[in-house]
Amino acid sequence: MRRWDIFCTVVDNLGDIGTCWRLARQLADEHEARVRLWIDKLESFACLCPSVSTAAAVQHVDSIEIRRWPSDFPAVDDADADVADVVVEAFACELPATYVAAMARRGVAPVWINLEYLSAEGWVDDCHRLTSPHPRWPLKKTFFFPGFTPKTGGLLRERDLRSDRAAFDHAAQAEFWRSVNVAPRTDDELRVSLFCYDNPALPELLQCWIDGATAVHVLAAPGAATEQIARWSGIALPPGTPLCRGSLTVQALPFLSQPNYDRLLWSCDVNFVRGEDSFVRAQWAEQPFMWQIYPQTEGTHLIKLDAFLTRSLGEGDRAFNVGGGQLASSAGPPLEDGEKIGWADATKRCWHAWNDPGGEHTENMASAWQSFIANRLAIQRHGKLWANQLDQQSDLANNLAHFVQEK
Ligand code: TRH
Repeated sequence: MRRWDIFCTVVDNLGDIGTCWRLARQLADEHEARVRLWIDKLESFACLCPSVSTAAAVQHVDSIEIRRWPSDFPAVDDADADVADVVVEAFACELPATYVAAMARRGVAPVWINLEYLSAEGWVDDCHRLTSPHPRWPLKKTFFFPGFTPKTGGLLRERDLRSDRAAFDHAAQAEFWRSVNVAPRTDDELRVSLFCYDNPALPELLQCWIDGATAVHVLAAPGAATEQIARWSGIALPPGTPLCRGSLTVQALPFLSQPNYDRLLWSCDVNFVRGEDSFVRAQWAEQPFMWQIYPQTEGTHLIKLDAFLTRSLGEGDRAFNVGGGQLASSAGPPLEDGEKIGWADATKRCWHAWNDPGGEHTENMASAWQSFIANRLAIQRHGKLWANQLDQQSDLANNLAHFVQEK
């Protein structure tokens, strides 16, 4: 059984630990790996996994050994026993110097992997699996890039995910709503999950939902989404107590387990997701989704956003050959009154309105949303096709395990 050490620092938010936790479990469940997960902020991990003790230096959850990663990492005495066969530094975190020195002393050097952030940009194909020698020790690390093409490391996708999703029927959905204290759905409502960063476009969207003809039931994630709605409405939103205004009902959710968060995404008509891991889960959910990308300085994130739009909508347009599929990276010129746009363009415009409110070519949120929702069924059809296409590619844990085996 191969031993893996995964090192994770929590920068902010939950994506880093969310991804590492998912990867650790998948390696253990599907690739017979013995995994230690080193994490610097157990408090963040405990949000995601309440059974984690924030005090324990060593603990086991499921089959994973969780280690607190202290800032004063101790000397490693026995390199062969204490350094794993495979060392993953997640998202360019810096391994402890004493641990790296021990990696070099090991009888057989470990496979050292730098797991990078996800991006749909074209350069990822060329950089995946590039190596870099250590300046001091006889060690070499390999850059492993998750991504959307067979030339990348792929996406996290558990072996049973698609079959679990397919087996999630009406009865299972009703049971899920009961378990999270949310009323069963009605046929005439639009059910929306909302997981986002603070977003200047949100008040306009809320107003659009209030004024619209369709009942919209929003399930807001804890943190930024719920807090911004509470500030906007002037009313605290404890989980379970709905806020009703016009056609809009908002209900705050507690933090769900990762499997339950998947069920939420499977059960809603539209999912607002953010960051990296929920963004990937929304694609596996095959429901229309809105992505708020993690904001970076100088608008770098908007380039990444467009790279994904171009890659994913481009495939959809070719497959369906329906209108509105121009692949330009800008949102395009403003529409004339009454002009109809296709589903791909509607997606692009709405994602831009959500991610770049007030941008030079950005449409207002309310009208962008109306076009998006008018194209909902076509967007959903495309989402299924996109997920099926991604499903043909090997997943990230599998690619990592095979890479290690080759070594
Ligand atoms: O929390 P995030 O914004 O994380 C981000 C991104 O990873 C970003 O790339 C990184 O640079 C930044 O953190 C530091 O969004 P993300 O990636 O979707 O992670 C959220 C995790 O929380 C994901 O694993 C899903 C999980 N989740 C639940 O398990 N239950 C819930 O109820 C919710 C709302 C989320």
